[in-house]
This record gives sequence, structure tokens and C-alpha cells, in this order.
Amino acid sequence: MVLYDALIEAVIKGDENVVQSEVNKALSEGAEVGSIFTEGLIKGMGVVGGRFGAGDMFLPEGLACACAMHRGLDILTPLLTERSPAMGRVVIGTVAGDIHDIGKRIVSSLLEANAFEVIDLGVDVPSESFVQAVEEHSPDILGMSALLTTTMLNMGNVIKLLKEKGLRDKVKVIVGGASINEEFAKSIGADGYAPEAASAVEWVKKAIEGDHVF
Ligand code: B1M
Repeated sequence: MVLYDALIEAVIKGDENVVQSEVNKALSEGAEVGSIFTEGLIKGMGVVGGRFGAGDMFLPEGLACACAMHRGLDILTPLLTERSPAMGRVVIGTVAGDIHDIGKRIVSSLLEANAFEVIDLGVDVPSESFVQAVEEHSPDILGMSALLTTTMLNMGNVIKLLKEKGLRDKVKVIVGGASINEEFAKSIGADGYAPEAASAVEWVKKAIEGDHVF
């Protein structure tokens, strides 16, 4: 069994180089890509979240942890991606005013790993850009991520704009991120909510099959 203590510690310390070497080491020892994600990177980020929330960690340290996390994701994401025909198209982004992107990237990576075509608009995406992307790419699903209580309301703005443009019925909308819950998702008129990446993928699969799942 591969142990991830050093990888978890490197994420917490924000040490990109050690993250890179630990991920590569785990791969060379035959670890599964999914378990490096969940047992290593995401566990490390969980500790970071607790410390940040408790005020034991500050912005520069948080940024270093994010960079370290991205280094790991950059190695793992291409390995997850299956080269099979797309199961459906997803446009995804983090809403305006919000630059948190680790969770959204994990959701994108897992969707790609499950053969969905993902168009990632990035972070701090203006509401109008989400709507333009729906017009331009005709996705099956629009996914929005928000981690701040101050930015989550922008998800509702996007849905309102989609309605105004007559596009709301053409796309199913899923929302997620640390500040979001099912009640909020329903209140803004989204079609679904997922608390973490694996359930987001399950939701997308069901929604594309035609289930009206919440
Ligand atoms: Co920020 N931050 N941050 N931060 N940050 C939080 C979110 C916070 C909860 C920390 C805290 O104080 N307790 C707090 C928000 C409080 C609130 O609004 N309620 C906060 C704050 C206040 C801020 C700043 C305002 C701090 C400041 O400037 N004083 C600032 C805001 C900047 C901005 O966005 N305008 C800020 C900045 C930063 C950093 C830049 C340092 C860094 C982000 C770097 C980056 O992303 N590139 C950062 C980080 C790292 C965090 C914490 C510590 C960790 C977030 C994370 O990556 N988690 C976070 C604390 C926490 O969440 N406990 C915090 C790991 C990730 C895997 O989880 O993103 O939740 P998460 O994603 C999960 C699920 O939520 C879900 O699946 C993912 C995987 O399982 N999910 C979806 C996510 N998106 C989804 C979409 C879906 C479905 C599921 O469908 C489309």
C-alpha cells in the first residue's frame, strides 16, 4: 500500500517540488491516480482548509498550498483523461469576484476522466461570459463554482441572465463549492448541487441521461 503522508505534508507546506516528486513516486510505485487525488492531494487541502478557517494560515501560505496542489493536478489530470468520444459537453467556471479554483479544477478533471468535453472558463468569470459561453458552445451542462458567501449570489445572476436570453431551458445548471448547499441551489433555480467532485460527475451523468435529479 502506498502511503501519502509526505505528499499530504508537502501540500500543507505548499512545497511544489516535493508534491511533484511524491506524486511521481506514488505513480512509479503503482498507486492509482484516483487514490493519489483523494488520499493525498485532497486530504492535504482538507488540513489547509481547517487551518485557514481557524486563522492559523494566511493568504501567502494559502497561495503556496494552491500552487503545490496545481502542480499535482497538472501531473495527474492528463493521466485521468480517457480518449473516448465525448459523453456530453460541460461549460464550467468560478463566478465573478471569486478566484478559488482548486475544487473546480478537480471537478473538471474528473469530468474529463469520465469522457466529458469540458470547457473551463477559469476564475472570476463575469456573469455575461457564462451566458456567452452557453450561446457559443451549446453545452449540455453549465457548472458554476463559488467559495465565498459574497460571490455565491452571482450564480443566481447567471441563471437570471440565461432566462432573459431565452437560454435557460437549453442547459442544465449545477452549482457547487464550499459555500453552497442544496437549499441555496434550489433557491436560485439551479437544477442540481453536488458537495464534492465525484457526486458532481454522477449528477452530470444522470442529467445528461435525462433524469431531473437534484
Ligand atoms: Co480562500 N477562503 N480566500 N483562498 N480559501 C475560503 C473559501 C474560506 C472558507 C476560508 C475561511 O476563512 N474559513 C473563506 C471564505 C469565507 C466565506 O465567504 N464564507 C475564504 C476567504 C475569506 C478568502 C479571501 C477573501 C481571503 C482574503 O483575501 N482575506 C480571499 C478571496 C479571494 C477571492 O476569491 N476574491 C481568499 C483567497 C484564497 C487563496 C488565493 C489564498 C486560496 C485560493 C487559491 C486557489 O484556489 N487558486 C484560498 C484557499 C486555498 C482557501 C481554502 C483554505 C481552501 C479552498 C480549497 O481549495 N479547498 C478555503 C477554506 C475551506 O474551503 N475550508 C478558503 C479544497 C477544494 C478541493 O475544496 O474548493 O470546496 P472546494 O471544492 C470541492 C467542493 O466544494 C466541490 O468539489 C470540490 C472537490 O471535492 N465543488 C464543486 C467545488 N466546486 C464545485 C462545482 C460543482 C460541484 C462541486 O459543480 C459545478
